[in-house]
Amino acid sequence: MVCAATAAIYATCIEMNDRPPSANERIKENSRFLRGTIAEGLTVPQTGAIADDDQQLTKFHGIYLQDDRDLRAERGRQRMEKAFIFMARMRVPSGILTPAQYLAADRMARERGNGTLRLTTRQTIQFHGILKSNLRPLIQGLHAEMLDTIAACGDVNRNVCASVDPWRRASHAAVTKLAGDIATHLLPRSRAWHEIWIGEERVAGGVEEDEPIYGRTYMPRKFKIGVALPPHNDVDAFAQDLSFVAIEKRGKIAGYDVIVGGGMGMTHGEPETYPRAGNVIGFCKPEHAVALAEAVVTMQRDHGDRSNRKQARLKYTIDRMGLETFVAGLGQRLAVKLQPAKGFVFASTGDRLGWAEDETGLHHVTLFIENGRIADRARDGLREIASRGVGRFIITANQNLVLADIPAKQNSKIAALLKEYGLDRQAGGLRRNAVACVALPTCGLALAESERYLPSLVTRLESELESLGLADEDITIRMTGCPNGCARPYMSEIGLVGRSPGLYNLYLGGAHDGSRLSKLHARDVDGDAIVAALRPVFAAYATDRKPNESFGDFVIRAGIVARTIAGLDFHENLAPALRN
Ligand code: SRM
Ligand code: SF4
Repeated sequence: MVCAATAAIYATCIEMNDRPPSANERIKENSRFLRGTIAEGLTVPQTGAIADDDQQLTKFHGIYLQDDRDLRAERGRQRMEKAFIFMARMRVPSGILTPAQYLAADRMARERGNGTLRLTTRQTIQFHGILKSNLRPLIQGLHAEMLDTIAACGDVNRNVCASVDPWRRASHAAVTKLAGDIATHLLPRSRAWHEIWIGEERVAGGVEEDEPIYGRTYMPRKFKIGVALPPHNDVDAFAQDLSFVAIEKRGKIAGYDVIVGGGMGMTHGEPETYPRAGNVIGFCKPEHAVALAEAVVTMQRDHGDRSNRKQARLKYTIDRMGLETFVAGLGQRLAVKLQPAKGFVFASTGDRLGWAEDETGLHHVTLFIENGRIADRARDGLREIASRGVGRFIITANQNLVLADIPAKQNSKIAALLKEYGLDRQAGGLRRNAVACVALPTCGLALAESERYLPSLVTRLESELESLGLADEDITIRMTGCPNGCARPYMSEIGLVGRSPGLYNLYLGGAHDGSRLSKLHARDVDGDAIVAALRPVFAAYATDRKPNESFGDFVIRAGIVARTIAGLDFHENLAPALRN
């Protein structure tokens, strides 16, 4: 029998010109709620990989098949199988871990992965370099500390992000509670993850399985939610499919302004794909937020494109339907109407590094973790700190780490450990606002380096900024190894997007507060050309900016983007609403 959700999805496919559902729809439909033949594939010793269809299904369990791309050519020459490895991504709503959970992650990275922990732009941890035989032990090691990887990837609601301001105790508690409630409500109900990875027995003749929210074929594509606490826009509210922006009144959260339709991914040379900044559509009370999230999810479930995965994100659904029609359809699914938006002001997307104290006397320290990679001494130091069992470890959407809720009497010891392990590293204005995606050698989609390259490029740019007296200016710079946008580069004041080995497209003019997309400034530039392109812009900023004017705003006001690439079609890959 086809459930109501699945029937609605088929109706949408018919409505959309009778185009056949994509291959992934068939895989999901036939997967017995995400089981496929994953369990069988894990026991096949002849290959380090798993079956093609299962590679799509493991994503719903937070697991990707990858290969070490540094070894690809050599292994190809020797006619060997690729060096298959897996990446596993945890589900950590709001990025909050207990010290014991952090210790479990650290241990799994060392014993079952490549020894590093990778903080991500959605506030979780990825493990890389896991051999097939190590997958179950890794997941079980996490599960022992109440951690999981369910729905960290795949066509479902992904890790729910929330602003990291633990020093604003009540407000932070409220936004993280909402993020947690949404995460739980939208979690797939399938027990497949527990059976495959933890060994849970299926109850013979038990209740028939169902996915009351998603249906058998889940979402058309990934879906992302963030909860922001102004003025901090660390979760990049305009880049999420759905965002809740807290509206505070007399120190309490009165409700949330709602943003829909943000998204970053695009494909070079395919202008019908584009990054899009979300639209503010109204205000809802805290008690209605989870129902609203479900309504937006089911709108996208029923109206998203299930034929063409490149058009399957909510941003395209909204542009296809029209925002007004979308919001009207949403209204029909809500018991309580959206109110007019209250309005909010964001100040920045970055993290405030260093120590802060809250009104209860607890201390919090935000650590700069370059590109989120925890390795070597930093890894040992964090393990040492976690083993003291105090406070919470909170991952930020900028790939940094906050050690929160440290009692005053532990302060000096923690500070000493940070110093001893080099975790108290200071960074200039550009570096502390730099974010790079993983890219090579693990990401199968990377066209160019990112995490392994951005730090050295920043060093070159820092010397330019220093000579102009701009070394401490907060300027956001984000790099990705391909146009998928995992570091949200189109929301950055400076964005670099990989095109081919060593070459990037340079974007400028994103808003410092994350409310405006950047524009293409130069195409196919290498490191030298990037520095050469930015040098005069930095110089103009140093002399011509207005007081407190951010770099991104200056670039737009001064017309620098348009002036320097006159004649170039810099609207390519911009949402229709932004083309003029
Ligand atoms: Fe991403 C695919 C890494 C955040 C847009 N992303 C991938 C994969 C899994 C490659 C793949 O499909 O084979 C990358 C794994 C690399 C590796 O070796 O680890 C990958 N994405 C990441 C992370 C780790 C980047 C990082 O350095 O922190 C982030 C993990 C987030 C998490 O914990 O859940 C990450 N990815 C994002 C974001 C930012 C965000 O969510 O706020 C985006 C842009 C926002 C958006 O979704 O529009 C993003 N990733 C993509 C896309 C493009 C989706 C699209 O709509 O076109 C892909 C490709 C795809 O899905 O086909 C992708
Ligand atoms: Fe890979 Fe591209 Fe995402 Fe970077 S932006 S991690 S290269 S998919």
